[in-house]
Amino acid sequence: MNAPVIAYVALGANLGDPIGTLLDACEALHQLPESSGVQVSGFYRTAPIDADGPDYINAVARLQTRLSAHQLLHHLLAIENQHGRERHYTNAPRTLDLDLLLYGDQTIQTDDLIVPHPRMHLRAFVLQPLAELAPNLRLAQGSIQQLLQACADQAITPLDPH
Ligand code: PH2
Ligand code: MG
Ligand code: MG
Repeated sequence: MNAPVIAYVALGANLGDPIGTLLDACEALHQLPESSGVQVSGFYRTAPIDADGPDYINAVARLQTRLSAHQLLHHLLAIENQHGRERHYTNAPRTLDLDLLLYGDQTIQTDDLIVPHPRMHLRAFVLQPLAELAPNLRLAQGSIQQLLQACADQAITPLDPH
């Protein structure tokens, strides 16, 4: 069996009922096999970055898992599909997006998965909720706090606790 690893997953949605969908997705993360200790950040309303459509609801989850990174990826894609995810064009509005951000301290570069997520250090909608769960985390590009300051121009508003 694989050793347990701490993984971080970004949750996002901007079609349908984004808050309800993110709550469902959190429940699905709790049900993942070989995984435990799911913690979810607060939810944020965020302006689309490099994308069009309505504002997003975003959050980040942390979990401990013995799934391999690719096993976890395939579970995340299945949860997206269960929530009606369609793929029309790059960064099209979506009912649910679950991105594997970090898998322990591993670097993964395959055709279907790049970890750490290559754009996470540029996006307040990832860094702000991630900072709630892991305020002292450092990415290759700098500390969360430094990286957050660099994207202070991105509109992001915390929602009331759910
Ligand atoms: N996801 C994207 C592209 N742009 N913007 C926001 N605010 N939130 C997202 O989750 C998001 C985005 C591609 O996955
Ligand atoms: Mg994404
Ligand atoms: Mg995605």
